[in-house]
Amino acid sequence: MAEMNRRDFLKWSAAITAASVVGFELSLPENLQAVEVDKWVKSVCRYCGAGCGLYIGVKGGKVVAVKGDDKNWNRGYLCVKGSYLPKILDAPDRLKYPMVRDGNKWKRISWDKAMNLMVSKFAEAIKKYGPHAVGFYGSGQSFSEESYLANKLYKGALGTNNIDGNPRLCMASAAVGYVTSFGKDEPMGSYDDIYHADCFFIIGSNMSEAHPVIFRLVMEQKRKRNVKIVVVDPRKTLTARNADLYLDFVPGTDLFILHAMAHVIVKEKLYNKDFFDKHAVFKKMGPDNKPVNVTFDEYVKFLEEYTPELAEQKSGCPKEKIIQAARWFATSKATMSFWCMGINQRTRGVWANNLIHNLHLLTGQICRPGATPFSLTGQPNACGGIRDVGLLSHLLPYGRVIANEKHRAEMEEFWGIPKGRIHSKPGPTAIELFTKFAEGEIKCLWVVCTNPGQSLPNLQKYRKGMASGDTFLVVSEAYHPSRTSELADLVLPAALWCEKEGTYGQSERRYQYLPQVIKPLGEAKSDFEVILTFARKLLTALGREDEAKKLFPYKTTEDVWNEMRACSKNTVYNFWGMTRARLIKEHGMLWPVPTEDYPAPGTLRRFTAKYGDPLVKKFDPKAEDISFYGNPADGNRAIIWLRPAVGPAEPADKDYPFVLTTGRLIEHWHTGTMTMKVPELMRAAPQAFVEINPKDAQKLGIKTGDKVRLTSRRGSIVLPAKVVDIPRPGVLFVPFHYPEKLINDLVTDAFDALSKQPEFKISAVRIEKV
Ligand SMILES: Nc1nc2c(c(=O)[nH]1)N[C@H]1C(S)=C(S)[C@@H](COP(=O)(O)OP(=O)(O)OC[C@H]3O[C@@H](n4cnc5c(=O)[nH]c(N)nc54)[C@H](O)[C@@H]3O)O[C@H]1N2
Ligand SMILES: Nc1nc2c(c(=O)[nH]1)N[C@H]1C(S)=C(S)[C@@H](COP(=O)(O)OP(=O)(O)OC[C@H]3O[C@@H](n4cnc5c(=O)[nH]c(N)nc54)[C@H](O)[C@@H]3O)O[C@H]1N2
Ligand code: SF4
Ligand SMILES: [Mo]
Repeated sequence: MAEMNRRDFLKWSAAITAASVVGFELSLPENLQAVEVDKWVKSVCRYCGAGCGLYIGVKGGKVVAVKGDDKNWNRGYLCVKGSYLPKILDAPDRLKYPMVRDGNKWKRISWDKAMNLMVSKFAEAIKKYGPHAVGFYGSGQSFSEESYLANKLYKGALGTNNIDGNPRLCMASAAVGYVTSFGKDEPMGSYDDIYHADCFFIIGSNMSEAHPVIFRLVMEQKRKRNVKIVVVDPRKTLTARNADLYLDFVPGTDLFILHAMAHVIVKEKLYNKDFFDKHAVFKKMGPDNKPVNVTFDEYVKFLEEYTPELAEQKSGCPKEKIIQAARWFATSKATMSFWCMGINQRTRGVWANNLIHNLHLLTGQICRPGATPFSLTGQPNACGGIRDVGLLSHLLPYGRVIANEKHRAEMEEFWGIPKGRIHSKPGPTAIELFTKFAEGEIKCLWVVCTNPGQSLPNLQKYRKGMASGDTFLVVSEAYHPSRTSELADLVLPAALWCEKEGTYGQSERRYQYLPQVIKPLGEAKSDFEVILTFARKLLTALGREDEAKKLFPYKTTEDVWNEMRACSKNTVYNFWGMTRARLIKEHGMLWPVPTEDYPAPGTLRRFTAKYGDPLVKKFDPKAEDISFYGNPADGNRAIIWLRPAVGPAEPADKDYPFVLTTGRLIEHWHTGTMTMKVPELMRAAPQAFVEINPKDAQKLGIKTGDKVRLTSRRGSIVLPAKVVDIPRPGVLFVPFHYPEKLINDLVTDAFDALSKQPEFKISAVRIEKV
C-alpha cells in the first residue's frame, strides 16, 4: 500500500469500477483486513451520503478497524475513505480542550468558562439588538438530533431564522427541484432500483470517486445484465470512461442537452401520454412571476427551438449522441437517473433538476422498479438532518416551510411556544448569512461541523468578515486549527463520529443509527450535549428559565428522536414506526414507516401503492396506484416545467478564456481535515493540482509538473499542472480539498435565485506558466 501511486491506488480503490469492468475482484490491502478485536459494533460510515453500513472493531477501548456490513444495502463493500476511518480519531491535531483567542495566541480554558463566555456574548447581543443579531451555520454531517435541537433553539425559542447550513452549498437545488416538481422533497426511489434498471443516466456526477460503492453496484449490474450507462459530464472521469455513451460538453450548457433530449422524445413520439395525462401537469412562469398551467401542445411548441442541432452548437456535444441518449432514456425498460453537484452547483441548478424530472415524467420512467430520478446526496446527513429536519433558513421540520402561516402555527403548537414566535420571513441563506456577519448585522455566529473558511466561494470576502474583531465567532471542531477555527474567537472541541451517538438520514430516505463506541478524546463533547447545554443556559441568561426547562427537557438523544418521530407523524415523511430500538436492530430503514409494526426495511418506492407506499391511501384515497400526493394543489400530480435554457453566470470570455470547474478526488473528503490525517490517503493524493487537457497544454507549452498561475476576477493561485485527458479542451479542474491552496478564492459566489446554491462548478479564469 505504501508504494502505491495515485494511478495504482485509483485502480485498486475503484475495486469499485475497474473490478467490474475488467472482470476481476480486488481485495482490500492487508492492513485493512479484519484484525483481532474485543467486539464489533454495527454503525455507519461518517463520510458520504451513500451511507454504507459498517462494523467498528474495538480493542482495549480503541477503534482499531472497520469492516463493511454485509446485511446492509452496501453488501459489505466500503470505499477507501470508509476503510481508513479509524485513523482519523487520534490525529495529532485533534482538539482536546476549549480554546479562546488571546490576541494571536490560543489559550486553553475550561468548558464552564467557555460556555459562560459564549452565553454572555450571545445574550448581550440579543438583549441589545434583538434575536436577529445571532446566527448558526450547521452541517449535513451533524446528527439529526443535533440539528433538530439547534433548529428548535433558533427558530422556536429565539424567534430568528438566522440558521442555515452547508447543504445550501450542496443539496439545495436538488431539494428545491423535488419540491417544485413533486410538491415535496426527497427521492422517491431507492438503491433497490439499481437491480431493476437497464438504463443508467448519470449527469453531473462523478460516482466512481464521490459515491464509489453505489457505482460499484451499478457496474456489477453492467457485468451481469444487458444494461446501458449514459454519462453526461464535461470531464472524462473514471465514471465517464465506463459509459456506453459519453456526452461531453462545455460546462453550463447542459440545459440545452436536456431540452434537446425532450425534443427528440416528443418528435419521435417516445413519450408516455397515458402517464402524463393522468399524473402530470405542464407549467411555465407567467409574466408576473406566478406559475401558469399550459397544455402539452404548448410544451411541444416550447421545445421546438431546442433541436439537437442547437444543442450541439451551444454545448459542443455531437447531436447524434444526444439523440441516442434520448432514445435509450425513453425506450429502455426502466431508466434510473443519477445526478449530483454538476447539476446542483449551478445558477440554474433548480431548473436543471426540473429538466431531469421532466424526462422521467414525459416518458413514464418513474414509480416502478428501476425507473426513478435519484439525486445522489453529498453529505451523510444532508437528507435526514437538514432537509427533513428543516435546518435551512426557509424550512421547518418535515416538509413545512417558514413562508406558510399554517405550517408555522403547526410547529408553534407542537413545540408549545407562543403564537407568532416563529418569524414569518425566511432567513438568510449561507452566502447571505456570512454577508450579514461580515457587515456586522449578525454579531455572534456559531459554526458547527463545517469549515466555511475553506468551503465558501469567493472566499476572501467572507474570510475577512469571519476574522473581524467586532463580531464573535464560535467554531465547534474536531481539529484545530482548521481554515475556519483559525479565524474564531472561541473553539469548542467536538466528539467525532463513533465518540457520540445519533441518527443519519441518507440518500434513499434511509435512516440509520450510529452508536457511541468509544469515549471522546480529551475533553471533547458531542455537539448534542453542547447545543443542549447552550440552549438552556442562554434562555436562562435571557431570563427565560421556565422555557429553558420546558423546551429543552431531554436527557438523551433518544428523547429528541422520539419528539422528531412525533413531529413527522402526520406528514408525508412519517417515520413514527422507527423506534430507536428498531433502528439499533435493523440495518437501516426507509421512511415512510408509519407504524411500529410496519415491516423493515420500510418503503422502497414512494408515490406508488402498487410497489408499496403505505401513504398513498392516506393522502389520496381514490388513487389506484400512482399518486404524487406531495402536491395536492395540482390534484396530486407532478409538474413538467417549461424552463428556458440559460447559461452560467460567468462563462469563459476573451479575458478569462478557460472554465474552471472544481470538485472531488476519491481519496479526500472536502476540506481534508479528516482524510489528510490518513497517511495512505495522503500518499495517494498528496497535493493540489490543476488538470488541463493535452491540447490546451501543448498550445500553452505546459507540461505536467510545471507551475501555472490561474487568475479569475476574484483572485489567483499557483498550482502544479497535470496534463491529462480528463477535462475537455477549455476546461480546467482543481480539487477543493487542500487547505494550503484555497481554490475558492477564485470561485464565483453567484447563486441560483430559487435555491440560493452557489455556482461552484463554473468560473472563468486565465492560465499562464510562471
Ligand atoms: N471522495 C469524496 N466523495 C465525496 C465527497 C468528497 O469530498 N470526497 N463529498 C460528498 C459530497 S458532500 C458531495 S456534494 C458529493 C459530490 O459528488 P459529485 O457531484 O459527483 O462530485 P464533484 O467532483 O463535485 O462533481 C461532479 C461532476 O460534475 C461535473 N461538472 C462540472 N461542470 C458541470 C456542468 O456544467 N454540467 C454537468 N452536468 N456536470 C458538470 C464535474 O466534471 C464532475 O465530474 O460527493 C460526496 N462524496
Ligand atoms: N470549490 C468548491 N467548493 C465547494 C464544493 C465544490 O464542489 N467546489 N462543494 C461544496 C459542498 S457540496 C459541500 S458539502 C461543502 C463541504 O464543506 P465543509 O462542510 O466546509 O467541509 P468539511 O471538510 O466536510 O467540514 C466539516 C468539518 O467538521 C469537522 N467535524 C467532523 N466531525 C465533526 C463533528 O462531529 N462535530 C463537529 N463540530 N465538527 C466535526 C471536520 O473536521 C471539518 O472541519 O463544500 C462546498 N464547497
Ligand atoms: S461510499 Fe461513501 S459511505 Fe460508503 S464507504 Fe465510501 S465514503 Fe463511506
Ligand atoms: Mo456536498
